[in-house]
Amino acid sequence: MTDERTFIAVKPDGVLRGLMGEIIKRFEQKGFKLVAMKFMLAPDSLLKEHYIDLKDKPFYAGLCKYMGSAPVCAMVWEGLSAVKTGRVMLGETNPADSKPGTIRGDLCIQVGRNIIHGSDSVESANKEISLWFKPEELVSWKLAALEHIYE
Ligand code: D4T
Repeated sequence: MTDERTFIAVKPDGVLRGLMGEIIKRFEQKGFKLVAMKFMLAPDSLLKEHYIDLKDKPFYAGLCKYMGSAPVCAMVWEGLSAVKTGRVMLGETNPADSKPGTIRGDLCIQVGRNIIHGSDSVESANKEISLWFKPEELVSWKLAALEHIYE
């Protein structure tokens, strides 16, 4: 199962702080394969749908507004346990609880500015990937180092 996919997005705060390269670097150096990437101003309808499970939370409206206030870098990364390992690489939702070495633990401070999103299950990854990308935007290619990443 080296073809599990997760949806990762650098949020506006990460983009505005110039952290896209650092975040992409971590996933690339880990050994995951980039399958799709889109730099965009996300429309409100897309953000509302993306965060639909949080619609009753007091921070939902502000979260959607913030996510649309500047560009995001939406990506699909593939590899063994990409969803679970991706979440470990991100750290906890609240950066204050994130360990050093994780993206949030190293690079941000507050939950409302936690710089990155990552799918929390394979089911939500599939939902999010089809929400943000058309099937033809998912690129099929062979990572040359594959045989050195997996035994
Ligand atoms: P995302 O989806 O951004 O990867 O975050 P998580 O999956 O780790 O956490 P979540 O769905 O509970 O929160 C989504 C998003 O809302 C912001 N947020 C969260 C916020 O602004 N205030 C809050 O109190 C919480 C809990 C941060 C992440």
